[in-house]
Amino acid sequence: MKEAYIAAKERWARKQSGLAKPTVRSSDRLPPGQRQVENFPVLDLGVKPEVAPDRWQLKIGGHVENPVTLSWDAFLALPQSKDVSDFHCVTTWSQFDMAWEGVSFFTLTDLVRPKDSATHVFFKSYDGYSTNNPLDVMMDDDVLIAHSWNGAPLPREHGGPARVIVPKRYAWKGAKWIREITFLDRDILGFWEVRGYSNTADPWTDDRFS
Ligand SMILES: Nc1nc2c(c(=O)[nH]1)N[C@H]1C(S)=C(S)[C@@H](COP(=O)(O)O)O[C@H]1N2
Ligand SMILES: [Mo]
Repeated sequence: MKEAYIAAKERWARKQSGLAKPTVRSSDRLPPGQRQVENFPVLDLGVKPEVAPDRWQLKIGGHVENPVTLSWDAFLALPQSKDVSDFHCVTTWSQFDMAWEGVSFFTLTDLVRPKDSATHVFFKSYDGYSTNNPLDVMMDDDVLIAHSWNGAPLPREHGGPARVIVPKRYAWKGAKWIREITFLDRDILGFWEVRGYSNTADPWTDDRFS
């Protein structure tokens, strides 16, 4: 875990500095059972919460040295990152080359400093949704809290003001309308994970249901 984390952070640092070579993408980018789409479907629980920036807060706490509650301005004042990644939804659509901009998960962990006891991360959203990931899945160079998509503010239906993007997992592992990020010393299942979706959610192994 430590070595993988250091390697990921080095890749991330190269991206941040602008020195990373553009990612060479394999021609074989479609995970098993997926089809490529050009549109961006909307999936939610039937509510698209309207969160005005002056009311928006992101609370980050749990097993960390420095818990914080970020206002919208404080969130935007953090170092910003851009990245391009593919997006895989468990309902079998994938969209390639999604351009995200926001705050890298590494930037947030540098700020809150997870304790050694932190092994998992739990996410809560303004619509009541939740999801969970192991900390080592989050500690990757392509994971970010995005406020922009393809050069424009993230539309509300896609999770604006800000959503979590975890490209190497099915999209339900990325919480839209993110409100709270909690570092834990154990795993707690999220909304879909308690309803039979896979807890690991790896698109490359067709890992959809538990
Ligand atoms: N807050 C919240 N986040 C969520 C969801 C949701 O219902 N509420 N749905 C998840 C699911 S199942 C998917 S596939 C993606 C869909 O993102 P999109 O609507 O931007 O395509 O968001 C994920 N994050
Ligand atoms: Mo989904």
